Amino acid sequence: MIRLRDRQLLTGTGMLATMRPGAAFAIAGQLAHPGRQVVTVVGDGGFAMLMAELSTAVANNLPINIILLKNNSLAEVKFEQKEIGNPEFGCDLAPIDFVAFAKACGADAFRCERPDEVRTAISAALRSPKPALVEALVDANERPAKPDELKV
Ligand SMILES: Cc1ncc(C[n+]2csc(CCOP(=O)(O)OP(=O)(O)O)c2C)c(N)n1
Ligand SMILES: [Mg+2]
Repeated sequence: MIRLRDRQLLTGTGMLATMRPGAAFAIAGQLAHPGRQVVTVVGDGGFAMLMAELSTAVANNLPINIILLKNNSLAEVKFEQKEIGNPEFGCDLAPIDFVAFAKACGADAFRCERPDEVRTAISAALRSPKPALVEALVDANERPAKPDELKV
């Protein structure tokens, strides 16, 4: 669930499971609201489809924050396959070191492998004057959220 605070804005495509545009939306948000804090939450599969956008953020000095949920999987599709009783097929991702990638782009990057590292990593990203990426390792075997848990 995302609870918006006073004056916080949320944008998206309006479609659950949309892939790719997380970083691009953050760039658009930062251009539209210079000086404001911009955060995007992305899956590893979705981010990988358009990850070069991070270099666009660096080139244009847009200090967006990318929180990347890394499960080395197209997990939503894996859960769907399971739910309809099909064998799991083609959902593993070749793991990418997104921290190394982000640093290679000239962004700041922070890795968390345990939940207790997340708060510090996100705080450091939000304090960074540069585009910043937080790679958070998440459990690929966790069940997906039920629709009523996703209500905002
Ligand atoms: C452009 C596009 N291709 C394929 C899909 C089908 N699809 C929906 S969710 C998903 C997996 C998303 O993977 P990831 O971003 O890693 O998030 P996760 O489910 O692992 O949290 C796929 C392939 C889609 N929605 N959009
Ligand atoms: Mg994933």
